[in-house]
Amino acid sequence: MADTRVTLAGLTLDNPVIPASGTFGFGAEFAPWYDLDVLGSIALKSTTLEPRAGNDLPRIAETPAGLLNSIGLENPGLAAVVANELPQLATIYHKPVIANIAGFSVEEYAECAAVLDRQPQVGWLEINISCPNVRHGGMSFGLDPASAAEVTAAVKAVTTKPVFVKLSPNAADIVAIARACTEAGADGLSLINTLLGRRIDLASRRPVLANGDGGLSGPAILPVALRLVHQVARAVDRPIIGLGGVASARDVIEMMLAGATAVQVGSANLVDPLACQRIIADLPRAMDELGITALSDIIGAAQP
Ligand code: RRO
Repeated sequence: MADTRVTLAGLTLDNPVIPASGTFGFGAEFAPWYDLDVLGSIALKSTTLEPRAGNDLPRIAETPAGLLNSIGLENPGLAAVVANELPQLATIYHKPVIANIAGFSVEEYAECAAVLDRQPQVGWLEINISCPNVRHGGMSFGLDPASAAEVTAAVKAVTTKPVFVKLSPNAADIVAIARACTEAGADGLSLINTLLGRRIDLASRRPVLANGDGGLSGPAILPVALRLVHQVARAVDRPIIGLGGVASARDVIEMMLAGATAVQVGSANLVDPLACQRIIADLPRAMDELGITALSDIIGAAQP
């Protein structure tokens, strides 16, 4: 019997498959499609202190084997997440979730973290210092080791829950950022967020996205994610949530071999709302084919 359980910073998941932040909302849109309790956990949409309408349209563009987004941190804001989204989620999902936090100042991250820390269903905090689609804040904290450390320390000071910091592939040296976060107290790291990209409309000669640039995700970025998870796993002694282009059970296994303890699935949810359910159902057969009895045995097994 294939054992798909993994333990992530002290909490055990039935399986390592987690819908990625921003591709699953707060769960409600997916509940009519399948029983969400099959999921290892759910990473919620990034939450900011104030509600945000997001960027102008168009803010999605298709690319070969990928997707470019410039959503701009659309979310209902911290108070509405606590008052509406989390109570609704508790009726459709019955395991600990990952609350993802974004902000425009260190204080905003800490304020959100202090409130989400008190929510019983929140098992982990994921600090998003890698959103590529806002002018200030967001990714700017994830490109500089000192800023990344400052946000991490401020969040750690107000929570007892495990803190994962979500890293940007757009940083010049992601290992330096990872080290700075762990030295500041991060319990784990999530990587990667989207890669900056752009498309141009041939007729108008203008960018396809209203915001100009966007974040590239989808199968096109899986090899980039695998490389960076591999690098960070070698450098840092903390659990890693690997993400970026994962769309199958075999991709999950590949990400774990590179060093991930758990794996998030992002764009695949937008292509097929049943993607996570399918991947979880496929895992035992993929494990059998590869002679894997316990997924936890293969974490980092491709490291030298
Ligand atoms: O909302 C977004 O535009 C967004 C976010 Br917060 C993020 O972390 N990554 C991304 O590709 N888009």
